[in-house]
Amino acid sequence: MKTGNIFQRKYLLTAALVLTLMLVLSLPLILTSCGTGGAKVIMKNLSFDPVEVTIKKGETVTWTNEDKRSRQVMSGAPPVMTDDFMSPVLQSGESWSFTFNEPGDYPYHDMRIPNQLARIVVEE
Ligand SMILES: [Cu+2]
Repeated sequence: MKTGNIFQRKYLLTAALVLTLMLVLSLPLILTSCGTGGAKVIMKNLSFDPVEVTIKKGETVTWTNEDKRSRQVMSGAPPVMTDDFMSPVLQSGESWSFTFNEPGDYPYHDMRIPNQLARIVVEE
């Protein structure tokens, strides 16, 4: 009974140590993964602001709908749609993010508003 307790305490101590170590080691990874560049696009007055955004490969763009009506982002410039990315329908106040892992030129539009074109440029 007593040896069992000692074993348990040692085990718990080791587990706590391992968990702490894992947390400390992964901290820089967590910090860098959410701290690097990227861009924000505000959807307001039925348009995109800014209309053109340049980021680096691997960075994330976050769209936020500040219009009263719902909005929906989709890659491509009508009538040519592409399947690179498409947000869900974003209600007023909602945000959506997409990470661009391939360099390139990404025109996009709003599915619900005609003639609202914008562009993401992803550099190497
Ligand atoms: Cu569309």
